[in-house]
Amino acid sequence: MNILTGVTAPAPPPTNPLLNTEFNSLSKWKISDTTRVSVTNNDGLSGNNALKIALAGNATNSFIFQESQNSQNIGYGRKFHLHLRKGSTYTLTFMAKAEKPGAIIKAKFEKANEGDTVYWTSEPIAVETTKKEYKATYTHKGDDVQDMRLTISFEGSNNTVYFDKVVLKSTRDN
Ligand SMILES: [Ca+2]
Repeated sequence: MNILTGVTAPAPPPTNPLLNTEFNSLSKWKISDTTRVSVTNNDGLSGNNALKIALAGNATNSFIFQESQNSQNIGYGRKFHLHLRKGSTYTLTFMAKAEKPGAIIKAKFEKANEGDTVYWTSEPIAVETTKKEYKATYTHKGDDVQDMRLTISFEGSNNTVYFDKVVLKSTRDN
């Protein structure tokens, strides 16, 4: 914003719009399947707790998502907390590990409540068996969109994935 002095106000520092990012509970996250997705402790990722995804069987898929809509109270009043803004780059980081090789994580931006309108799907991220931080980025070139959900899917066969410390940051090109 240009103010009368001609000095451009600095952009606000990027903040993480996601809630309960350390998975101390399942609060704020919607999950596909409570028999597969749970909170665990002493997993060695970040803090005391992490998300545990049990991928029993072949080519199993579970997912979690977080969204906000104007009609949804997410704990501190009505607030849109996932937008895609034209020209912004979104950087998603998280920590993960898997019991054995072969598990894949994908991140998506989808329109909330529609799900089938997908704006972005990350490259498949192969999860290693030791604790590691992973990153995926997306630059939104289309018009601004509101009411988005961030969906993270976990795919694998007879495996267990641990997931934690998820951070979403946005930066603008201009
Ligand atoms: Ca944690």
